[in-house]
Amino acid sequence: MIAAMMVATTAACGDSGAEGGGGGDDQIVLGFSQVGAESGWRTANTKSIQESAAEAGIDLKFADAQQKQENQIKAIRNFIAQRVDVIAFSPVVESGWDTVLKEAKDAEIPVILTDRAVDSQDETLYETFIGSDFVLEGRLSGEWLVEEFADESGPVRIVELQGTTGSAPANDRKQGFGEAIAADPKFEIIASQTGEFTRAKGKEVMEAFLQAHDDIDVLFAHNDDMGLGAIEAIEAAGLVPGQDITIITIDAVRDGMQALADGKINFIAECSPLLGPQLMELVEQVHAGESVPKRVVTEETTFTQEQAKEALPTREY
Ligand code: GYE
Repeated sequence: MIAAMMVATTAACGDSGAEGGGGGDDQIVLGFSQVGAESGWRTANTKSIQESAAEAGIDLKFADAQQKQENQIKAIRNFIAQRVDVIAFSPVVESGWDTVLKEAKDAEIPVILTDRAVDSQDETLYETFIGSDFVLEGRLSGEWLVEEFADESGPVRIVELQGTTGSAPANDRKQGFGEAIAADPKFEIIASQTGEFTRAKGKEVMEAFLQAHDDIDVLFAHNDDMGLGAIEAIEAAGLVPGQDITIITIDAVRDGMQALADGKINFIAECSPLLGPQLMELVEQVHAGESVPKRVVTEETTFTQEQAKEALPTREY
């Protein structure tokens, strides 16, 4: 893993020279530490970042942390040692960043958070945070459920597949969904466990849920991939996803949208991975010493099965 990270980052060592600031010419050098490759969302996000860096003429040093905070901290320290111009990263979990962010600040390298937030009290440790409102995504998912089940007498038994433990999207989506379903006591979360945002783990945990409970009405999965894994488990158990069990997910990547259009998922709250162009703009502004908003929120929507059928032909990811 470390070896892979070094390969991804050594390219900057040769040309950074003594003057610091990366490439030796005017090209901006951006060190980016990605979470991993856990989901369709992440793949689309990586592609967006790589393509828009190339388009903007930014020299991108890309490191994949394989869902491990320790790898991200090492990658950021590497970027500091290389004296890149700007560091951006998508923090795998929310806590534990103050020390390394302080190191970047002391080295006078601006940091941009993308996609996921940190829980640092000191907001001077980063320039800006660009990404979605995960609480809202959870709330919209819960509100749809409350409305969809308005005429049901209950109890409505829900199982929840959480994202990576300690990550901002897992914490916030859980919170938003919980707040929305609190509108009616008939909604009950009977089991809730992490599926680490992956298809394989989503399937495995759903199998365990199905074994432990024969009365599941609803699945709320914090991303499409876990929902898609769970669908395999539901079908293997002889049940019909989208009918016997109502399924709500978040992201709206192509495979999720296809399952929604096919009737296997019932509702998706969108989370856009196309953060690249806006990120590169922020990188340029921050590098030029311009002031940027502290928070840039991504615009998003939601999809029902009918809306997915309409949107699919022109979907970008
Ligand atoms: O929803 C999930 C991915 O941080 C918004 O991470 C991102 C989440 C996304 O693995 O699919």
